[in-house]
Amino acid sequence: MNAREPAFVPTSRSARLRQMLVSNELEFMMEAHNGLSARIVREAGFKAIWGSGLAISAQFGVRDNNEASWTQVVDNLEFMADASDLPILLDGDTGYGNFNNVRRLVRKLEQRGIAGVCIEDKQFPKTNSFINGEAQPLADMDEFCGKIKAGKDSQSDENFSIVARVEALIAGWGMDEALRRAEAYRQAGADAILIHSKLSRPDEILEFAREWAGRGPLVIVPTKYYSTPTEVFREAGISTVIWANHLIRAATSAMQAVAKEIHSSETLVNVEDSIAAVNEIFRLQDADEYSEAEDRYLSSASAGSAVVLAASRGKGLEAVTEDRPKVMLPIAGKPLLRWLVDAFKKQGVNDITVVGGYRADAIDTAGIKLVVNEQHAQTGELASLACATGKLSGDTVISYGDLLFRSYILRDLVESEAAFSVVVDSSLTDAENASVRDFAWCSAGDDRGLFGNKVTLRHVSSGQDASSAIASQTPHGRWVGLLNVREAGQPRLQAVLSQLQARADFATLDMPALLNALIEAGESIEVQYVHGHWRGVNDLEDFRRAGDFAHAQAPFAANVAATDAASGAAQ
Ligand code: SPV
Ligand code: MG
Repeated sequence: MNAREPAFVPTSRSARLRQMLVSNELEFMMEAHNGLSARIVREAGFKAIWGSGLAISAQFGVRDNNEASWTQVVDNLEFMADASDLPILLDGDTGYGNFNNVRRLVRKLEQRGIAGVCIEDKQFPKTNSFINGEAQPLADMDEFCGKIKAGKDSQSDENFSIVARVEALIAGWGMDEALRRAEAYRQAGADAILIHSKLSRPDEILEFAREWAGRGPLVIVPTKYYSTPTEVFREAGISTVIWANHLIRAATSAMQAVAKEIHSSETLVNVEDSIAAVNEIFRLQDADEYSEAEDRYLSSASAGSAVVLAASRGKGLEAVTEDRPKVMLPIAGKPLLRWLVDAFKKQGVNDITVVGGYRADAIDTAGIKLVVNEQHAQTGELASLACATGKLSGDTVISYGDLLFRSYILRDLVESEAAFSVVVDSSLTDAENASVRDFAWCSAGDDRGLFGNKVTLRHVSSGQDASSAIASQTPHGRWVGLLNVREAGQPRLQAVLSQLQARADFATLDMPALLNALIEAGESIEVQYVHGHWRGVNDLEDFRRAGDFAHAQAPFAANVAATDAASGAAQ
């Protein structure tokens, strides 16, 4: 274990940049040119960003000649500062004008959270140092000192850094001039000197460093003398190395290769595996944080999720479910599941998870998330629900997949404030047929005169309890297969579900078993009575009738068209 105290890391960006400049360690800055690259630099482990003038202008598709206005550069920096909490040292070219422009620049950079600016002693508009450098006029030394002083005098954060860049070696004015200017800029208040060279060997930089003899932090940009071992810079006492343009160049060659490949092959298959996945882009954009915030702040988003149980082939429907599960049976021109999904979406319930099983491959996944109960042949509804436990958070409607209903039924259900609420149809009380489950016994019958009275669920007939004592009494109706769980009820639902999961017969349990277990655990399940206005599809007869019911729910125009089509088909 390293016994050394961890180095103190100041919290403000400007203080961190300043510490890098003055520290005795060799530090590194990586170029970024937009928000995405700024984030990538941070993730790679760098401590600071070089806001390269070359790279920022290149990503705009313009030249490194101050063609982008300084405010466009500053707007771009704001995206970078938002995307990454690293200190950013802006390559501020010549300061975009005279001393007065530098003053305004410094104030604006501070306001946008930029830690420092580097200004170079050339004339506005500048040209990149690697384009005909000798021909470029240098700034008057005293005038440039005035810019540095003006910048330092206008900063309000004492840690904001101004780095003075000496272009004398680039312009061919010689070592003495370079040293003379560096000393003048240091005395004018520069926090560091950037000494630039376009030679392929580090000789003049190393000579400069020797002569400079540690009078202040030295920053270098080894783009041209890139083959120099980094250790050489360390030994020369350099403060900071800037890797000045390598991300824009990496992006450029990757984009060129991919564009060329897609254009010539007219397909995406050759590139898919060698480029970042779309999910990686989402991750870099911090899309998860958005989803969490949506849950927290967007009432309609937190209102809506649904889990639809759609794993079964359908007893009594074998003749029509050879190649698809029950939920994909066409009802009045569209699959049963689509009716249900459309009904949910209409109520603002957009996050819909469907648990498939039998022929899950045939489920139309448009607008839904599909999870599959691989054990569907040997298990029941609760095992399917358990496949979606990750989705049981926030307000959630749990629904059978084979339902059609009038829209008010779902609207009233999702508006219920109760932790748990169910819909019970009071028109169905004939429990004679013991094979039919889902009959409901409640705290009171559906007294329509007392509309609005709170009624709670006492029991629902389940495959597990044919002999239950309550079953001898006439039920109050039939549970239609809709359960609304409010966010507050979710932990309790999860707890009861995990207790049931521990049972040996869990694989056989149905949804009524869950409702009954909730009731036994002391939960109150509110009943919303309806009188008809829904259909379940449990056999061929239901399937046939469902079409008529669905037609009656369709919008008038669609209804007319569908009726026409049906009568046409009959002829
Ligand atoms: C930049 O990155 O824009 C620089 C460094 O100023 S250089 O391109 O080497 O001049
Ligand atoms: Mg530049």
